[in-house]
Amino acid sequence: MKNKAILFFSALAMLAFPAWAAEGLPGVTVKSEGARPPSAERQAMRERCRADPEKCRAEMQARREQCRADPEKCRAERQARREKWCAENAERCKELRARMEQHREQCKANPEQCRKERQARMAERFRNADADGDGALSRAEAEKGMWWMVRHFDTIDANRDGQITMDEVMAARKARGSRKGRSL
Ligand SMILES: [Ca+2]
Ligand SMILES: [Ca+2]
Repeated sequence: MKNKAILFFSALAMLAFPAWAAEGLPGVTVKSEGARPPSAERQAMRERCRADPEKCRAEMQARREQCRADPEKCRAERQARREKWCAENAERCKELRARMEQHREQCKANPEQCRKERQARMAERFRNADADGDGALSRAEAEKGMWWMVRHFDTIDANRDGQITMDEVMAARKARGSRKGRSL
């Protein structure tokens, strides 16, 4: 049950967080003819990253910087990739969109429950990223396990000790949420 929930929310996150959706959804076998399936691209990328993680990290960093410099272009590219994926995986796309819509409705009806679920997912990712288990993330741990937070690292690290704790993450989320009406 718990695993199912995690899978479900991972899939939701892929659609909800464009950065994660950039490479398509995981665990999907595409049976389209002609065009190279995104899963093959992902597999190739995974192998490249395993062979040379440093280079991979540098490439990802460069891509993130490009996106920061031209977010509109990045957004358009992500949108195009999503649409391509949806065209190739119509059934699954429809299913995920319906689930997302359902989840959105549930969150509208019970925002507190959704907030708790988001917090629990964040705490779990944090634990997984905390490689040495000291309850805080160094910059290197964050780069590996919660890379989308790295660009906010200095903001989150309120006491400037070079480590981010879950309390600091939650405080930063709260501050950002109240500024922009959304979380990190
Ligand atoms: Ca740590
Ligand atoms: Ca800190």
